[in-house]
Order: sequence, then structure tokens, then C-alpha cells
Amino acid sequence: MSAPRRLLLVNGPNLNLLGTREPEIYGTATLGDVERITQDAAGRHGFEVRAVQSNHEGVLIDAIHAARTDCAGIVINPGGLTHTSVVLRDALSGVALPVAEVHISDVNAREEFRRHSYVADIAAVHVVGEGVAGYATAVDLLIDVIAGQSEG
Ligand code: CA2
Repeated sequence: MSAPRRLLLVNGPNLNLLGTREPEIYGTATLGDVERITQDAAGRHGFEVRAVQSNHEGVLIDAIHAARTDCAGIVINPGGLTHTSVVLRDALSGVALPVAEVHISDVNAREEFRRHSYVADIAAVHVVGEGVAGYATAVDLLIDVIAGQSEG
């Protein structure tokens, strides 16, 4: 059976605040803009997007589990959970879908604790420091990975 032409977009804690504070770090685009950018990029490849943002780890994990049956890949900005969450990592590796990890800011040029990601070594795609445009880059690269899988 061919893979579903749908991606799950996951935005973690506090990303609902995009566009309201800290524009010098995160820019002025809102979460709605991020979801549109991701949907537009996916649409150019004939994919649709299911978007979830939550400040609750369990909600994110349930959404990741649900993607197992009807999504071909996951674009995720785990927010601060990037640096803390083994359970989020386990959920992502458990569903065995290709993952694109996105960070709006350049996490390698900020505080030391932001340099470690629990997701990085299970993600096939990494996009860091491109602002919200990085979500479109992540979609393009993730769909390359998905296309490569279905060739094999
Ligand atoms: O750069 C990113 O995308 C981050 O994933 C954003 C997280 C941060 O903990 C990561 O280290 C890097 C923080 C998300 C909070 O976003 C806000 C946006 C506007 C105002 C306040 C918070």
C-alpha cells in the first residue's frame, strides 16, 4: 500500500506565543503563519498537513501515536522539550515515521543547554536557525526522504 500523502506538524510548548514576544529571537510570524507556511510547502508536493500545538507533553505524544496509521512523516519543533524529553523521543522513535526537526532560532548559537537535542539522532532532517521559513525547508527535505523510501 502506498504511504498516505499527509504530514503531521507538531509544535511544542510555548510556540503558541510566536509573534507576541521575543521577536529578536523568533521573529514576528505567528503560529498560524507557521501552519500556513508548512501547509503551502506540503501542498506543492501534493501533501496535506495535520497540525497540532500543545503545551502538554501527553497531547503531543498522543498526536504522534495517531500519525502512525495515517501520516507519512512528522515535522516537529519540540520547543523546550527538545532539550529535556526522553518520552517525546521515545514516541517519535516508536512510530518509526521519518522525522524533520525544526528550530526557528539557531539553537547552537544560544545557551549551552540548547545544544543538546533528544530528537536529533532519530531525525532524518534538521533545520536550524532559518526562522519560520525553515518549516518549508523541512517539508521539502522530509518529502525527499519519504520519496526515497517508497523507491526502495
Ligand atoms: O528555536 C526554536 O524553535 C526553539 O525550539 C524554540 C523553543 C526553545 O526552547 C528551543 O530551545 C528552540 C522555545 C519556544 C518558545 O517560543 C516562544 C515564542 C515567542 C515568545 C515566547 C516563546
